[in-house]
Amino acid sequence: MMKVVFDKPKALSDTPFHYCPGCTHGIIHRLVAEAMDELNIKDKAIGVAPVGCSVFAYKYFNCDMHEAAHGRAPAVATGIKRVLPDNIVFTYQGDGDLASIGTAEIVHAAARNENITVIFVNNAIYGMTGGQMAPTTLIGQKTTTSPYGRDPKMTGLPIKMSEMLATLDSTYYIERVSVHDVKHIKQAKKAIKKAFENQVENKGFSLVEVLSTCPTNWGLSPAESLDWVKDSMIPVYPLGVMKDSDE
Ligand SMILES: Cc1ncc(C[n+]2csc(CCOP(=O)(O)OP(=O)(O)O)c2C)c(N)n1
Ligand code: SF4
Repeated sequence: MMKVVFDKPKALSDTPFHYCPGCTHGIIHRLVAEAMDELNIKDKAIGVAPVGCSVFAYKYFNCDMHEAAHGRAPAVATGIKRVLPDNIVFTYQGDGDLASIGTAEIVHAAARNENITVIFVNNAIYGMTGGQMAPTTLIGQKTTTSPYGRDPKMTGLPIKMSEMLATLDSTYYIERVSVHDVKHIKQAKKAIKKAFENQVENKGFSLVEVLSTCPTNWGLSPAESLDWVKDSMIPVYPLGVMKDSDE
């Protein structure tokens, strides 16, 4: 008999991903699904999908899902969690959604220490709408709205959401990870699982920022994109635990 050595997590549906070649949204989906499988929470998990390329997350996760208007996922998740406290509620948001359109929602959900899990996918750009500059865009990075490179005199400096949210006394756990190679994917998995575990244990607001790629709008190949995360993004967005109230 053949032995299964690699399988799709139960928490992922059979719907094929629509993501571009080399986009790491797919890897991050898989890690979220593996964490749900391992914690056996799929049947009581409720995800909130954002706008942006991951808008179809509601098709991909095999758990109950809710769509939220632009940036409002943390507010929607707050409502769901308060009405259904025994369910495990998570948001999955891009940086345009979380760090720009929904800045207020994420800050106040964190300030209230809502017992939810936030997966924040930072690819330094608005992916879905054609590659506009995001608050997370690097200095000098070319985008459709900063064709000569982001100029901080005009547009300020990149917002480091994890560092900012970690300064709030209320937040429980904030970590930044990356999925540009196998070692880092494993670390990302650990962080995502912990962010769900914290909620199961009623510990409070947990956010994992995942550095992700957008080969299409960066104008790079999939392999070059992984190198760009390592060489250009990580120096600006250092990896690690920003806050862990367990420690
Ligand atoms: C208030 C408002 N702002 C912006 C948009 C357009 N919009 C929809 S999705 C999106 C991009 C979101 O990008 P991001 O959250 O970074 O996710 P990605 O596509 O990169 O994964 C934008 C700008 C909109 N429809 N309404
Ligand atoms: S546009 Fe960018 S973020 Fe969106 S699916 Fe393609 S590579 Fe991924």
